[in-house]
Amino acid sequence: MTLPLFDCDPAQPQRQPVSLAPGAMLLPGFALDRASALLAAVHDVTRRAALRQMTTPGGHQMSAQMTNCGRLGWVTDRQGYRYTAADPLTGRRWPTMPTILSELATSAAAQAGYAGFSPDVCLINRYAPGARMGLHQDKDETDYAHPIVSVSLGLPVTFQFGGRRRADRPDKWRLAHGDVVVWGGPARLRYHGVLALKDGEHALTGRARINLTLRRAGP
Ligand code: MD6
Ligand code: FE
Repeated sequence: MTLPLFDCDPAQPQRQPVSLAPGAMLLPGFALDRASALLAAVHDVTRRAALRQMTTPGGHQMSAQMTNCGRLGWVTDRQGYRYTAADPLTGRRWPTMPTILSELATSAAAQAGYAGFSPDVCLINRYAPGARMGLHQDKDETDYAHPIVSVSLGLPVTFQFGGRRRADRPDKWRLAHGDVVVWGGPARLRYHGVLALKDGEHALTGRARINLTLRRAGP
């Protein structure tokens, strides 16, 4: 009997890259073999820069908890969205980005066709059941030529991937533990978000989903 080469083993979910749109690629399970080490690195960061619910410029509290590591960190408060060199909670610089995070980002970006990507920010989002992220564009970075690498860990979620206008109807994709999405180029300014997290239990994260977005925010 000839064994099929790709994605026909029900015990081994499909691992071939999936194009979400020109410039945007889902790499199923790309981070699976490093998931525990990635979560340990995240834990290290959150001990020094606590997860917190930030406030939007409009005065709403975000439902996901966030923190950062790297040379810069993304924050929001009544003054607006921006990148800062220091954590507003402590006044200290954000924790250094663990090598395992930057290396994963560089290799995933290269796999998706973006060679030489070197992130200076990792935004960490933690979703408890019910937490969500409304449709938005990532546009606080100085140079949109750089892609963004997004890593999903823990409970699965429904990801919405829209167009260049908020009104463009988004496609829905399921993002599971270990999945990585890379987008840039013509997809860089597409609207996207995640639906409310469904309750569940994951062996590595408990009742939570962790999302890491690795970006190049500064020059
Ligand atoms: C999330 N992700 O997956 C939210 N942004 O929880 C994002 O907002 C995101 O996945 C830019 C690029 C990739 C992303
Ligand atoms: Fe985003």
